[in-house]
Amino acid sequence: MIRLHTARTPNGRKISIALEELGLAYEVAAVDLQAEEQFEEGFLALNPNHKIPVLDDDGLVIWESGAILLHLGERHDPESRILPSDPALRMAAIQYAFFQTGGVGPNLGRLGAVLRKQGEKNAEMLEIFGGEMARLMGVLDRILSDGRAYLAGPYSIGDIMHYPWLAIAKNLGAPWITEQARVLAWLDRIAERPAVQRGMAVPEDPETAQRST
Ligand SMILES: N[C@@H](CCC(=O)N[C@@H](CS)C(=O)NCC(=O)O)C(=O)O
Repeated sequence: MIRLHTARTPNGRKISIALEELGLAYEVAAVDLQAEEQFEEGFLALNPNHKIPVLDDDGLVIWESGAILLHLGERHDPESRILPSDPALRMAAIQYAFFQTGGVGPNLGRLGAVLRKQGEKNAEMLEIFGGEMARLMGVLDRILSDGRAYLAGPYSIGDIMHYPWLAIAKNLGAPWITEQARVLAWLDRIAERPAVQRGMAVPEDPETAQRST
């Protein structure tokens, strides 16, 4: 039994996308971050770092989205849908997954936190994190400039790690992403995947759930 502890945030959606790509059955345990459920004893026993996502795969509990995706690829991906079997491509997929955890993840996370803060925004922070996001989009653009469809070549955990974060920035029209045509085209390719669309809708919006019952 696979159980995903998640919320309606980019890091949680990385995992629901991967589970959908792999066609695995899983239970969703929605964690209410606003209500600070991540600080409750039961959740801290799963992840002392009080963050979603957490995956419980038949008693094996894993936190950190990159580690979870690697686990899913290693244990549940006989057809190489998210983790290539060719050693060089596999390492490229892992490399791009790590690149996200050190790049787009923390920088966009902090940029979002600065922008969400009530009142006057800290201009220096906006410049630091916004500038780094612009630089990172330039790096992605350079990588995609050889015509590859996805970061590692075939679609992989490297793309899944980036997509939910950058999709938000694209939808908000952040100039550092809308100016990068190749990055936008890559995101559009990912967005078209039915598994990505299903994964992005997890956990279900309680309001939508109420309307459909
Ligand atoms: N590096 C972690 C980041 C996870 C993370 O930041 N999760 C956020 C939601 S997207 C969270 O649970 N925040 C709650 C908190 O920090 O208390 C990962 O990739 O899994």
